[in-house]
Amino acid sequence: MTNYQYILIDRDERVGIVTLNRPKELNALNFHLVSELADALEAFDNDEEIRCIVITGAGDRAFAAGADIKEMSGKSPIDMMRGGFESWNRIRRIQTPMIAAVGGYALGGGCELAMHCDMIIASENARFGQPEIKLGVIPGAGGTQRLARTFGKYRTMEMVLTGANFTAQEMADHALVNRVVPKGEHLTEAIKLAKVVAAQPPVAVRLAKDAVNSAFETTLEQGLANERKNFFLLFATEDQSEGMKAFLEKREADFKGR
Ligand code: DAK
Repeated sequence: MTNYQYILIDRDERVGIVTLNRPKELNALNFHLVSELADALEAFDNDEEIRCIVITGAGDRAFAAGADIKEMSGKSPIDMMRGGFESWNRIRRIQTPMIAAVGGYALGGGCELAMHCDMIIASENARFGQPEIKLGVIPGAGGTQRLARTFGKYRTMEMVLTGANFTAQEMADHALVNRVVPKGEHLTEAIKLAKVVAAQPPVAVRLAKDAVNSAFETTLEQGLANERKNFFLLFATEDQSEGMKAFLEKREADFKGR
């Protein structure tokens, strides 16, 4: 297995787990960490045994307190453009469902990384925010877009223009967090949820993720066409025959991922 400097890799049955591992720096996302994260996620994405991925942060203080400010502070616009932000696009293209298990701070790029995931489980001590405005910049990894699509304009404006933090419960009340759990239980709960996803037929799971995501990226007409294409395509899979046959025979389906 690859040796990473800033992340830890684990697996629990068919769930791949990536832990951001710079706890002293509150798991601040330096370029190297994000590039390792993209490598690890792609490796899981290409691993037939892995059906769902959980991303979490080491320690109990943070999921990630954002991009590494020390690393960014002296950069020019050209440095930033060349700075390896392609890793974020690689994370966005992962087809396997990803669940963020958030305890403590998820700020700036940390909040944006959680929003790159497909579901978010948060401990009651989790705090979400986009504090970039206080640093003289704005969110750069999709924060303004993903928040606006989930929260709507007015909440997003408050979060981005004030840089204030929001509690896990506030995020859940506004549909950005799936579930709030007692402090320290976010990872266990996320793995539990990931195992439910991992038990489903994997080709259907990937195409379902693709269909839901098209709701955020296309017109309704295009999104409906994409959903229908994916639906039709699944009738070419053995898992569709097996799933429907098992239902009719009143037994558990045995999905093979084909
Ligand atoms: N970067 C570097 N170090 C950080 C850090 C960060 N974001 N956050 C915390 N640390 C470090 C602190 O410097 C401190 O290190 P030492 O001084 O001990 O060496 C250690 O972690 C513990 O932090 P504190 O001492 O500050 O702990 P407190 O409990 O007092 O405060 C805090 C916790 C989370 C409120 C505070 O640390 C804080 O405000 N952190 C900064 C949060 C922040 O502003 N985040 C946004 C950064 S900008 C893009 C992709 C991504 C991005 C942009 C573009 N593209 C794809 C284009 C992302 C940008 C950002 O995230």
